[in-house]
Amino acid sequence: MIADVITIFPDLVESALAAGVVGRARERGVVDLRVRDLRAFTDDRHRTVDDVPYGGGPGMVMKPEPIWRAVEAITAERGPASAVVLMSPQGRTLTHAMADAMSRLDRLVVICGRYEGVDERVTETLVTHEVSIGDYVLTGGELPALVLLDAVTRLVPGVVGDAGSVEIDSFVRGLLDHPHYTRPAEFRGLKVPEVLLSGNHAAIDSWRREQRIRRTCERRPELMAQADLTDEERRAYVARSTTGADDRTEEE
Ligand code: 9WO
Repeated sequence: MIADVITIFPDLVESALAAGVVGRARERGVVDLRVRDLRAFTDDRHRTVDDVPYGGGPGMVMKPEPIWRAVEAITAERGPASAVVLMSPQGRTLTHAMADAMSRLDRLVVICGRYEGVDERVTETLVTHEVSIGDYVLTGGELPALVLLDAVTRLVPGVVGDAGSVEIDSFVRGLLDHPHYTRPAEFRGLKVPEVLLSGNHAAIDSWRREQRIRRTCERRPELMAQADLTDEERRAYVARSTTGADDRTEEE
């Protein structure tokens, strides 16, 4: 996957994309993520990227020309993008399914808005997808772009070293994760659940599965309707919720 990020804070975006699993995937050439400084596509001495809003009101709006030129330059260099994404609270909220679909695209352009937003003519013509990461206002699209690229990159084949991790993800899709523990076996009097020390992998698998279902019921009950459960698990869940088992504050 090739992605180009257009931003007025290239250093911020570059430093985040240099870290961890994503940074290593870039070094290995598994993904090609490139950060473009929007100001490089201005043509005035002050490298202006914003202007006052037509109609008045507070703040500034991102001018269309630099963004347009940036996308044109990227197209000339790399060929047309499969998607031009604008990070925006007006967009569809990012889901795992959307990240998965984007990880299969060859070429992505991600535009980060700043100020009061981007001139609507850019959104209407250049942009193919508006994506939000949640219902809150930020000061710009850079952190959302990094969230999107992180979610997308780890789904590109070969990025996550342990092929199992991403597969397990999709296997348990729709359920929350189980708890994790590492050494020591006892920390400040707090013990690791006995079953995890047992070496009995069948027992460990079923304990983890049970924990996933329980946590999802308790913390994100709205996910249960879509969760990938066996018929038996579904029956047990329905039995629990109709007997009011989840109403108790503590179980066990
Ligand atoms: C400001 C505002 C004020 C009142 C009511 C609604 C409002 N929405 C916004 C707004 O969206 N401001 C943006 C903030 C303008 C462009 C820079 N900002 C921003 C936020 N860029 N990207 C995001 C964002 C947030 C969450 N998910 C993706 C992108």
